[in-house]
Amino acid sequence: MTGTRFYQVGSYAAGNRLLDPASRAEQSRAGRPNSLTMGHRACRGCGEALAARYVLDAAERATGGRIVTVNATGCLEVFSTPYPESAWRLPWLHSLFGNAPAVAAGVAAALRAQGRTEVRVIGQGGDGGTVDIGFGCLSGMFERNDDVLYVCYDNQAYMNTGVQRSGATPPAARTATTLPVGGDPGAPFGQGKDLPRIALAHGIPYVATATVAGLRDLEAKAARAMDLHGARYLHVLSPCPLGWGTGSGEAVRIARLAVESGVFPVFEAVDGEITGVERIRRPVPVEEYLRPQRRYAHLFKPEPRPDVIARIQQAADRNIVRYHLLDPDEQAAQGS
Ligand SMILES: Cc1ncc(C[n+]2csc(CCOP(=O)(O)OP(=O)(O)O)c2C)c(N)n1
Ligand code: SF4
Repeated sequence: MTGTRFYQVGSYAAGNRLLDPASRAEQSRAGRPNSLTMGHRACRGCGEALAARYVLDAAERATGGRIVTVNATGCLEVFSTPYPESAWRLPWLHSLFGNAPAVAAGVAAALRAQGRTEVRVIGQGGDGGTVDIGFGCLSGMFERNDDVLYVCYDNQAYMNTGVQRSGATPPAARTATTLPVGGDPGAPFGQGKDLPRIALAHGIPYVATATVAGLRDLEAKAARAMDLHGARYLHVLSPCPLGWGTGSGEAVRIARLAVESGVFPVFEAVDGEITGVERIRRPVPVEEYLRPQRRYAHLFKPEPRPDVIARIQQAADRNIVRYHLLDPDEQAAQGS
């Protein structure tokens, strides 16, 4: 038996001005920056909009507002900049779908040539732009150790063009280009690109994962990344109510379930070595994460697919072991 543990599940909401001032997130302070402001056209409850604002607000604070942002094509770009408007309150460039890391590297090189090394560069994009079409540019940016933080907002499909499967779509998730029915529904197993691990293998100065369920952690990682120089990579799980088939108030809860089930490991690494993980505080079976999402509805009805769910559980269990996601007491209690 494990001892009783207490942990917050929402009372430390980012904008909660009733908290003790020392405990408040930056978003609850009157003078907070607001890099992605009102008027953008993201769907209600979009995890990507939430994540992007937290990352860039934290980066703005860390750099005194000296940032240039380069954005790949995708939801974040489209919903924030319907020409001739923009919801961004910082220098922001739209590159193409596939070249944001290369354009960001070019901006960093131009700034260096001008001796303006205090101005920092952030590249950002969705998982399609990052793990598929922009992957070669990103790997090159890592390999050259360009002075750029690249942020991937992972909503696990090409959402902007109608929920097509990307290289980061997880096994069995239904998309517009993966069948919901048949003998082996959803994206095939054994495929998909685990970009945080690929980034680690490049041995770059900083790699971290985060989710919208841990906004303080996300802020801290964005700030830490801005303290460092060279190529840095931040991979943020950003639930998409439209593509995942969840309610508009669910992004944070679903992201938390992804972490607590072991489906999405949250870690931090320096120079290719993992330096910290977010331990699972309330382990849950993957079914708890899958069931509320319509993209996995075919695993539950009309014919339940316990075999597929078991394979997803195996993958989550592998993450739990690989990243030591359970604390030692919990691990002992589970007999592993
Ligand atoms: C070369 C090229 N191919 C295709 C497109 C069409 N396109 C625009 S956004 C997008 C999908 C973006 O998906 P992702 O990067 O995952 O970001 P999300 O919209 O999910 O945030 C596609 C295919 C394009 N703009 N350029
Ligand atoms: S489709 Fe998804 S990622 Fe795109 S704006 Fe809507 S909720 Fe956000």
